[in-house]
Amino acid sequence: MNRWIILLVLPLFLVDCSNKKKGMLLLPFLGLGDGSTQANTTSTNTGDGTFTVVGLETTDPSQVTSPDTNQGTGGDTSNSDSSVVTPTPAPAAPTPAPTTVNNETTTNVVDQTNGGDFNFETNITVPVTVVVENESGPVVNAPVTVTESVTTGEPNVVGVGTTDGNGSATIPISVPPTVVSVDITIVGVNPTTGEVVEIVGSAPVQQPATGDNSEGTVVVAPVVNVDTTNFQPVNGCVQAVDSDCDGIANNYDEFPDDPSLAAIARSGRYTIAFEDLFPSAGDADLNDHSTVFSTEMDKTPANKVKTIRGTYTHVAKGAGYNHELRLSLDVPTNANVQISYVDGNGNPWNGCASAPKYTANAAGDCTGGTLTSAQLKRGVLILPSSDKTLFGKKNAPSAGSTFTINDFVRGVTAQVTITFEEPVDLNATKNLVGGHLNYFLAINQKTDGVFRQIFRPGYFKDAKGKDAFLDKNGFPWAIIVPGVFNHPTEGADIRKPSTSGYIFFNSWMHSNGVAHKDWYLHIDQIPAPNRPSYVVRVSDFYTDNGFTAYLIKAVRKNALEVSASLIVVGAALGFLMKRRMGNPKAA
Ligand SMILES: [Ca+2]
Ligand SMILES: [Ca+2]
Ligand SMILES: [Ca+2]
Repeated sequence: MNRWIILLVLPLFLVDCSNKKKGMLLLPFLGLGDGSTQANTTSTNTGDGTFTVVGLETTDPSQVTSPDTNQGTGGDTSNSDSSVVTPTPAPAAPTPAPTTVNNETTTNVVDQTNGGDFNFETNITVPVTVVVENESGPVVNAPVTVTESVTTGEPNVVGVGTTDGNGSATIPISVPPTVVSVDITIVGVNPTTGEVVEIVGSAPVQQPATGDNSEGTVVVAPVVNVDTTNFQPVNGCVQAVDSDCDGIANNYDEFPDDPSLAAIARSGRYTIAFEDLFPSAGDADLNDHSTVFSTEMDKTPANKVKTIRGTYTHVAKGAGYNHELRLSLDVPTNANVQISYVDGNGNPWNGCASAPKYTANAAGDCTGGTLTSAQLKRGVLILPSSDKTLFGKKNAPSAGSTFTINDFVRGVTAQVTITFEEPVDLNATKNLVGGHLNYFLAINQKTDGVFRQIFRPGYFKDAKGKDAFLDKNGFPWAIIVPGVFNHPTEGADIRKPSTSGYIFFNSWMHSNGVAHKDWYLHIDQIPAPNRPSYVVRVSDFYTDNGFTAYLIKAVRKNALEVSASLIVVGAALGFLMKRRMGNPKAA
């Protein structure tokens, strides 16, 4: 190894990234979206210069060998030991050439309105498509990573994928509405220098709306065409950059020694809030059952999910009914479920077993265990009966009454780990709306002898093809809000200007989510003298503790160590890659 110059280029890499991200923020507003909310409207943004090449290592040019002198017979690589890269003698002068890249990004406006029934999802959900070509045609098996850095200030992996036979990878993502563009990276090798390079850039996921709703943004699905020279994927196994040979370079692999796993998708914190009068419309105070939660998903290189971890804290029960929170998973495999509970002080809570249950024939309630596919679909119990989990309190005062941190009660926190026997594609069956799993409420009220269940919009349609969980006014019985939601005071209709603590909620609703996507950030801004607050300031009362903070930890915790361990990959690697270009194989 001492033949190769070892350069640690992490500082350079970070500088490049931060520069890139500054420029990126402007990108969406250079776009040309037509502002309609119809799907499949296309605009083209020739994003020349948006995508750049970052060298992850530098190779001493004198070590580079000529491709011509080491040409193997075609297709002979299948028997070679791909786990070992042997430096090859250098009989001829090299002709090192830089990796170059041009790109063109096309955007399609995406209908976020649930097929015409606006479903009150605050997150935006889009497919991100990346198409990579080099001088020989499509680049197959290139690992593509999509990240965003707005939510936590650090890159958070929101999707991974690998280019197919057409050089294309389409990666579905869901991000909070504060994210207007995502970062895309493609790691590969410059075959003439042996340098490991990363093609980095960004793509818009929102563009300014025009026309009637010009104050907001429309959601766009980007298609990024990357045209590159001297770039090919790290096919096979190059352990210097991909220790576990799973095709995901170490600096993006959160499980660098586990080929079955690639990334942890972290949701960040959200709140799910329910109305419970289904099938009647409620009072739209969205405080009948409210839970603050975060999830993590361990993903395979193919974007399948092996493990879901979640933490769920009950924070409101502005209702007379009692309810239990469950998670329905429509997957073709069994799963091991682990669940534990702590009370508001962080002490173990043992009240689950004795709490009444409102879902028949469920398995694993309170104890977990191995659940079958059918049992997972019926519903994993997250939080049992709500009269127990908030200790008889409601956290739902009426407007104008005094409610301080001393009045706030922190409910039970459930910690749940679900490990599938086989990794599952949550997008193949309908398990995600707005990027969130299918949580539902079962309540202690029966219709035709069966306890009623309340789902979020987007999952079920009625016989007429309308969303079954939007009331006659088109209002949902459940919403999920980024962060800690300050739910309305008891009986305060969030839609009515006279009783809403959210000045922009109506604008967001009536524009089908185009205007004021961040309505939930603007509380009590309706100017009127002596007007009481119409929200309960849970965000002021709710503090992290060890039990709820553990999923909010810094992302890419191993980024420093694995980046610092990246070493030069020599000219031999360049040869190896060149020879394999003709018959790429899945890593
Ligand atoms: Ca790897
Ligand atoms: Ca791995
Ligand atoms: Ca209520």
